[in-house]
Amino acid sequence: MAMPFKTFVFLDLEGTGLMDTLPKVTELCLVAVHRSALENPLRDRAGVLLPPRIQDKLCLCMDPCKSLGAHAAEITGLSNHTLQRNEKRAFDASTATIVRDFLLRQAQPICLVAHGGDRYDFPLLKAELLFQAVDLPHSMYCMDQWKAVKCLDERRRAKPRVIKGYYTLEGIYRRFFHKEPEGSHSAEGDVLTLLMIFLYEAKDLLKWSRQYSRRCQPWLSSESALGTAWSED
Ligand code: DCM
Ligand code: MG
Ligand code: MG
Repeated sequence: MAMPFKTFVFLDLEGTGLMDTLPKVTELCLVAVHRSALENPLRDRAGVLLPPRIQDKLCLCMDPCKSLGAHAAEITGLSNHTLQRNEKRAFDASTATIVRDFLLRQAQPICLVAHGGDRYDFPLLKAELLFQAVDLPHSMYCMDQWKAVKCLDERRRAKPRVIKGYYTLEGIYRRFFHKEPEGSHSAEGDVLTLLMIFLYEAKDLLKWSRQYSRRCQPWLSSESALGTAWSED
């Protein structure tokens, strides 16, 4: 990436299940933060990191038009019944347009950031947008923050960590901030956790993004929308 990204859009999707169940989205949260806010993070008097004051945020709940798996319903607190009772619309054409226009109103170029995004959030967002024949901005890139944090960690220590849960979103947050993340498995809660982790490692993650982020465009035009599009390279 020749030019540094101007905006980082933190993304989390909740869905009806894991990737092998061909999930549909139940909740989406996008939080756009300018790189200047990541380079100059706010801190309180005690020096504790604060979320950026300036953020653009898009949070939407939707009717997945598909049964939620029992575990997905349990962890997210969403159900087909409550989404329908709240008369949520599906991930329809207008939803796709809202997502695209939200991205287009940010300073370009953009890097999308998600924890485990290469396996879940990016291909799932891609699939939902493609159902509506909507494309993402051509210049957009994406980075899997799970991979990035793991990679930085491996560079700093000789042996990679193999403790269960060490690189989960919650595990990383606990390690950095010595407290539990709030609102786990709500899209907005997970995005805030993701954003705070980025802020904590901002210097190195900004550098990583420039080196290792990938163009979104190939996965948008790839034959495989779900699951198999990504390999652990
Ligand atoms: N998910 C699941 N089972 C798990 C973990 C996740 O079905 N053990 C699905 C439902 C969640 C989605 O993945 O809505 C995204 O996960 P997360 O809340 O970690 O972002
Ligand atoms: Mg997630
Ligand atoms: Mg989540």
